Amino acid sequence: DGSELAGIDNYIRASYNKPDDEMFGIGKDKNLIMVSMESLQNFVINEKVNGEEITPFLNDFIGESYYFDNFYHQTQQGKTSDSEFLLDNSLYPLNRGAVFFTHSGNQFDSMTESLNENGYYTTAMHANNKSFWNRDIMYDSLGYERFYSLPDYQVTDENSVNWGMKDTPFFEQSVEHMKEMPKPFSTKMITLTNHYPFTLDEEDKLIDPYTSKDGTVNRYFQTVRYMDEALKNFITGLKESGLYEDSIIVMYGDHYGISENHNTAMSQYLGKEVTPLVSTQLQRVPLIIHVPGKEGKTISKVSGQIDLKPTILHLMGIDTKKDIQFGGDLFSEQHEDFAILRDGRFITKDYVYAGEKCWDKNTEEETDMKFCKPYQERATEELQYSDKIIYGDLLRFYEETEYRDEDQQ
Ligand code: GP9
Ligand code: MN
Repeated sequence: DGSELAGIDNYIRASYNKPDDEMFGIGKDKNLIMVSMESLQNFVINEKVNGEEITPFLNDFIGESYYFDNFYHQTQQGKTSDSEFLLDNSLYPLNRGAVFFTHSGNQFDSMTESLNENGYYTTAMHANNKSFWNRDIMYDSLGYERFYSLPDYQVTDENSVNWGMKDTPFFEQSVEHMKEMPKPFSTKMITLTNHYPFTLDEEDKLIDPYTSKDGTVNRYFQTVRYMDEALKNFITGLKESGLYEDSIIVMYGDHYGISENHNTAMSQYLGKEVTPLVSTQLQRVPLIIHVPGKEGKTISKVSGQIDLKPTILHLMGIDTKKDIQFGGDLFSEQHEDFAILRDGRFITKDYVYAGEKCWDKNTEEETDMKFCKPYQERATEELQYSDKIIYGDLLRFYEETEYRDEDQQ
């Protein structure tokens, strides 16, 4: 009931991060374009394969954006849909199953609802069947006004590969839709080409594959390179349509593309053993935030997808002080270096807890558990609080009682 929420609320109040004055509202009245980059891990950024850059466009783009290089995905079995859940709610997805399927009937206080209340036309764009991951139902619960899905795109054999429509035509046709949207709009675009099993048409292979015994890893670099090119064309399209200067652009990797089953090839590529520490560090995904008129900056705070909602809403000038959320604003000075992965691993400024051991990030060796211990309880507690909210559908009580409304206290 509501009393359970009160305890959780205290925890959340205590960890609230005050927004940075300069960044709060910097995107006010601008459009918000979010791009979920399929299976993109951070280890390819600024790296080469066979002497060629894997992400030449993103390497440039991060130079003129805020780039977070210690940002972790926090997804589990719900994959893309888990990342979407984190983005919209700043709650953790579930450890089993996909919350998009299991709890789509819950009451949520989503980022999308906040954007609606602040005059945004809220949309999602993904050239796939609308019911995949139960998106059509869940997007209604989260408050999206319009979901551009398969019927909104011209999908042909020629412009498809692997799971469906290629990223380049997807972006091209999406820009056409954006031109028609009432302004300001927000959109979440979900890419698809860089998806397992990472297959491409010959003409889209812009670099040679990696050479190991693992075809999945070998091809991954090529499909990442393709997505990078598609993103480059997308930004060009936004510039040509005049939307670029009027939009905040947020790009993030949704989850890993290379699972632990590929440690042998990954170890060959990285030139070191994939220990539980290295494996955890591979869960970093790029987060790139482009604000027109702002210079590029790399921010190395430890953070995760749980932080997206408050960070983005604050940029758009929308307060989150009263929200039930576990993340914090990444531009806040108060943001702590701490990320909890859904399976209980966690990362601090200097340590990683993984494989039931504590690891020193600098030496990459195992260290005394006493360095991780102080964070361990918090990690467990935070995941449990988040689970309680979902399993108990607790946000419905929050709506009803409004016990934190200042006027009523
Ligand atoms: C499907 C796309 C891919 O619509 O989101 O799903 P994933 O397997 O990455 O969760
Ligand atoms: Mn995905």
